[in-house]
Amino acid sequence: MATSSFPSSLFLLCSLLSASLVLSEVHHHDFVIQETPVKRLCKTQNVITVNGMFPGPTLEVNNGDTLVVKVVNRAQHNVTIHWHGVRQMRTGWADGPEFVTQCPIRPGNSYTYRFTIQGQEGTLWWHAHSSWLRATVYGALLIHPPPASSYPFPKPDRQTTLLLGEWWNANPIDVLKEAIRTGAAPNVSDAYTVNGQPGDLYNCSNQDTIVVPTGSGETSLIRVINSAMNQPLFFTVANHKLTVVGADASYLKPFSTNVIMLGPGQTTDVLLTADQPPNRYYMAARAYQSAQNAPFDNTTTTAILQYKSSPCCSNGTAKGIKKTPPIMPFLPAFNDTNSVTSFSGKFRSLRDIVVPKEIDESLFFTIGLGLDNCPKSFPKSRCQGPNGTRFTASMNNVSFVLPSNFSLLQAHSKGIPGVFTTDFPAKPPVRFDFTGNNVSRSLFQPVRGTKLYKLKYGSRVQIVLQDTSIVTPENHPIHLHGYDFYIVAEGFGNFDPKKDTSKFNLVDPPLRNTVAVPVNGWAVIRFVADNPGVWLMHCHLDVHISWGLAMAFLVDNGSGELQTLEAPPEDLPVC
Ligand SMILES: *[C@@H]1O[C@H](CO)[C@@H](O)[C@H](O)[C@H]1NC(C)=O
Ligand SMILES: *[C@@H]1O[C@H](CO)[C@@H](O)[C@H](O)[C@H]1NC(C)=O
Ligand SMILES: *[C@@H]1O[C@H](CO)[C@@H](O)[C@H](O)[C@H]1NC(C)=O
Ligand SMILES: *[C@@H]1O[C@H](CO)[C@@H](O)[C@H](O)[C@H]1NC(C)=O
Ligand SMILES: *[C@@H]1O[C@H](CO)[C@@H](O)[C@H](O)[C@H]1NC(C)=O
Ligand SMILES: *[C@@H]1O[C@H](CO)[C@@H](O)[C@H](O)[C@H]1NC(C)=O
Ligand SMILES: *[C@@H]1O[C@H](CO)[C@@H](O)[C@H](O)[C@H]1NC(C)=O
Ligand SMILES: *[C@@H]1O[C@H](CO)[C@@H](O)[C@H](O)[C@H]1NC(C)=O
Ligand SMILES: *[C@@H]1O[C@H](CO)[C@@H](O)[C@H](O)[C@H]1NC(C)=O
Ligand SMILES: *[C@@H]1O[C@H](CO)[C@@H](O)[C@H](O)[C@H]1NC(C)=O
Ligand SMILES: [Cu+2]
Repeated sequence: MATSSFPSSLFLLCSLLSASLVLSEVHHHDFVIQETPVKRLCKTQNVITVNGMFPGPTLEVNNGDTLVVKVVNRAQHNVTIHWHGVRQMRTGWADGPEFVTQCPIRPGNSYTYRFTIQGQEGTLWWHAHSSWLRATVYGALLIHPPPASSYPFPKPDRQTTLLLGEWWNANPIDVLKEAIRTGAAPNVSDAYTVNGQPGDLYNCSNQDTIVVPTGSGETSLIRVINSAMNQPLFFTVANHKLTVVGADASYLKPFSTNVIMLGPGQTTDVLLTADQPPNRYYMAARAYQSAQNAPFDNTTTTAILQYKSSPCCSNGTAKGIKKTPPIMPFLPAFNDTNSVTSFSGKFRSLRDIVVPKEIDESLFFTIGLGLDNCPKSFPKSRCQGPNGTRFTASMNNVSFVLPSNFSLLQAHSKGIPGVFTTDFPAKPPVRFDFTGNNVSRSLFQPVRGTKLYKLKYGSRVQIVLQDTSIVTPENHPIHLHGYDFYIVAEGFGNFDPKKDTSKFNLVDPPLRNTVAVPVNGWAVIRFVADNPGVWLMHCHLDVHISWGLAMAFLVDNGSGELQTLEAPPEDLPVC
């Protein structure tokens, strides 16, 4: 068969080598953090941006590529950038959360993030991980299959990324500062946005509404990202079915739905086929609000799916032609938890996966809000939470406090004492009816601490994430840094190992980096601790992480050559 005398195994080896040299690329980017005037909702404000863009630049890479991003801080705020969902195998120094894996990049300074994308395909994103800067400092990170590979679905005719965001008619940092001062909940946003634009239904917005073009019969891959600060969102497109094919950069067995829900931090890839009469159709997002009696932004953001041959627009958008309004979709009610449950119940991994069957670390974490009694030294103006309290939040009754003199990872790797302790509890200190409607007021006030939970390299971990009804039950999007995890089960009420273990899906559960834990319910996740470092786990509602709804894992080095944390980069910012 072979016509040359070149040994085929050698030939194969050479082609593999050259393929890997050619196929995986290094992408260099410069991110300049700066103040930029941006006009929204009839008002111009200076906001913090990357390279003057809002949202920031979209990064596109192939699975296997390396990113080198030099972040130069020309703004008057400390900043860091987090690459949300990137596993950062052995490169924890590039993960980004301030005071966890690095100290902030101070004004005038810079830091270069270097990391490789390994085994992840689909949609991730990046955002600031310092104070509330991510309100305007965020962008998409698209990971394509490598050249020799392809999508596990027919190649789409078009691709669009829709970043859902939240906009305040105020500086978001001031909104946070005000909440910290008063102890009350922060002001809700004034608008939601699609790719930075509120859309037609808000004042002064309709000229700039995002238009997504399509030809009749074409299929688009639409990458939806919830980059909002504090709000889970429903998303839908009028009269069109959505076929979900991926989430958090992992492929899913395709399923069809009218509406999707994303907690902040989550991404969902859907296919949409333009199979309706040529026209203009709204793509809309609005709140899924599960907390009780809590104010929320009840507005609706829109973009427009516009058929090329749509009656309004086939002659271009010549002046004088009055456009008929686009068709508005039905959106679920703000409190439609049933829609959320039926949607998340359809998630199944597509690819062959190995879910840990045996467990070395069986953890049970309560997640929820709390109320601190007003400290004696505080004036009333600083205790404007319910009944003269201050809002707080915790996991297993520990309200997480960030260090300020070292990052946790630096303290760990250099053995600096006094920065954190490793006594985060494996289970709640007090057992109570977590989701009952009359939790004793004596349980509302957590303790503050910088407590980590230590994991041996390679240990197989299960965590039951249990919502509590303290103050109010709520759907919390829990995000783990440095890992993807399998969501093996979700349910309502208190997790009951006797009854609920039999419901675990250990065959094809979805693999994600953020789980929307059902309101007044629980989710069970599993992962193998194969990435050494310090990894934050937190609620991705920024208001909750600001109140302490977080903890961190400390994962030991393994003994193998490729099982240890890399050395810190020379330009790593120090405090
Ligand atoms: C929050 O809302 C209140 C009431 O509308 C307003 O007085 C206050 O200025 C707002 N705070 C910020 C930081 O925008
Ligand atoms: C638009 O402006 C009008 C008049 O100022 C105001 O009454 C209305 O609430 C605004 N609508 C939105 C969605 O902001
Ligand atoms: C939200 O706004 C809609 C109108 O868009 C209104 O019908 C509904 O009552 C509002 N809901 C809440 C809880 O404010
Ligand atoms: C949703 O809120 C409405 C009030 O806006 C209420 O009538 C309804 O009972 C609520 N539904 C659920 C499932 O809580
Ligand atoms: C505040 O006090 C009132 C009256 O004592 C009580 O009904 C309510 O439950 C309290 N709220 C909270 C959050 O403790
Ligand atoms: C770092 O800060 C903590 C908390 O303020 C303090 O206890 C510790 O001594 C400090 N460590 C060093 C090395 O300065
Ligand atoms: C709630 O619990 C307290 C004691 O923890 C009890 O005094 C009170 O009657 C209970 N309220 C209801 C509505 O069950
Ligand atoms: C949290 O700890 C504090 C201090 O020990 C205690 O008063 C409170 O009851 C605890 N709450 C829970 C839910 O364990
Ligand atoms: C982990 O291994 C790396 C590389 O050998 C080393 O630099 C680092 O200090 C180790 N970390 C710990 C906590 O032992
Ligand atoms: C910026 O970060 C440094 C630590 O690197 C800290 O000392 C300083 O207080 C921070 N500044 C602000 C405004 O938070
Ligand atoms: Cu939360």
